Amino acid sequence: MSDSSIAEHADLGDFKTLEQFILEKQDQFDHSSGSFSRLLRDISVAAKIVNRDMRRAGLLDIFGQTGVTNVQGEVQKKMDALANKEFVLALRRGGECCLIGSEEHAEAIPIDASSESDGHYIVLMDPLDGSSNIDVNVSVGTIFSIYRIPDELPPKEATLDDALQPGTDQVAAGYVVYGSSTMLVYTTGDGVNGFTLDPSIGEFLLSHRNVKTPDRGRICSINSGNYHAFDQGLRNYLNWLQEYDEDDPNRPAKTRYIGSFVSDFHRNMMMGGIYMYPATQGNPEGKLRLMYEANPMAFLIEQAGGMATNGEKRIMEIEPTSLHQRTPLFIGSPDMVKRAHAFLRGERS
Ligand code: FDP
Repeated sequence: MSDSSIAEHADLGDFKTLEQFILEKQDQFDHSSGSFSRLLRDISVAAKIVNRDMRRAGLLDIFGQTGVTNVQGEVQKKMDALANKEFVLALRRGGECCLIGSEEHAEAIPIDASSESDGHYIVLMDPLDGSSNIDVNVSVGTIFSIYRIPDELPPKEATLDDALQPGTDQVAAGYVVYGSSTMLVYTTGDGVNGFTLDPSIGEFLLSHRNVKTPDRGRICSINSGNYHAFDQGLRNYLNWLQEYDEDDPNRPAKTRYIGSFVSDFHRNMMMGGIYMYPATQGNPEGKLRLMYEANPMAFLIEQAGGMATNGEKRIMEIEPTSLHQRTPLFIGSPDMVKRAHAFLRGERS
């Protein structure tokens, strides 16, 4: 073995695999059955399969639309359908989950009653977020949120009502971003850790330990094409962000809007910034979905030291009423979200 390849192997040895990391965490709990660890493994396996297909998307017949319109009234892309299929399959096969809620299904998906599964977990997910970007090689992602049903409830009796818990009850949340590299980032409520997929060995390796978001940043992510549909308070905030201030290195802010929530969120969490999708005329309730977009990202950003609100209230304290409910969203560095609130309330102009 040459010196350089020895060095490469030595570097790899420094990284912990996702599976090792999960098992170490599991060992910290005396009575852990390993069910949650297996659930995370199932999610990571589905992510690898979706990643594999995504990397060859232009070569396979998986660009374009399926011809189906999903429950959101949005045209389903072939990659949406494929990602949904892989995640549902992996969760069914794994047997740790008793109910799945997906952006691609109008109703919650119960796990096959004939299966041996006695899993107590509910997984809510957006299998492929940012679909409008899929066909043009822009980063997209998968978002997931995990709840637990009460121990006394037989898993086969779990219904959608059991899934409609506020975000504060999440036991874990995370996302996979299929970007210039593929990363899986998750939290169980004790910090945020990120794992980068090493395609040569097919493993997610711990690359971003205990992620913290800066208190302030320079990035503002919003679809400013909707500017004229925004409240005056929000317009004032955007105008303020664009002002030059020699005492403030974060102004004028940089506008960065990919239009793939996962990708915008990931960059902002790492670099510091704010992502906003307010209510507009076209989307009077906001656009993003509470249960499988806003709540999981709110859990992550809070664990990273940031904030997530609907402009008034903490996202994770909203009482959900339906699986596909939408919410306005202001999420990111804490000082930026607080300042946005001050403008929204009219305390700043
Ligand atoms: P998409 O419609 O492509 O699925 O919630 C979905 C989402 O993308 C987010 O990923 C993205 O940030 C937002 O909608 C983009 O919406 P606009 O096109 O209205 O800006």
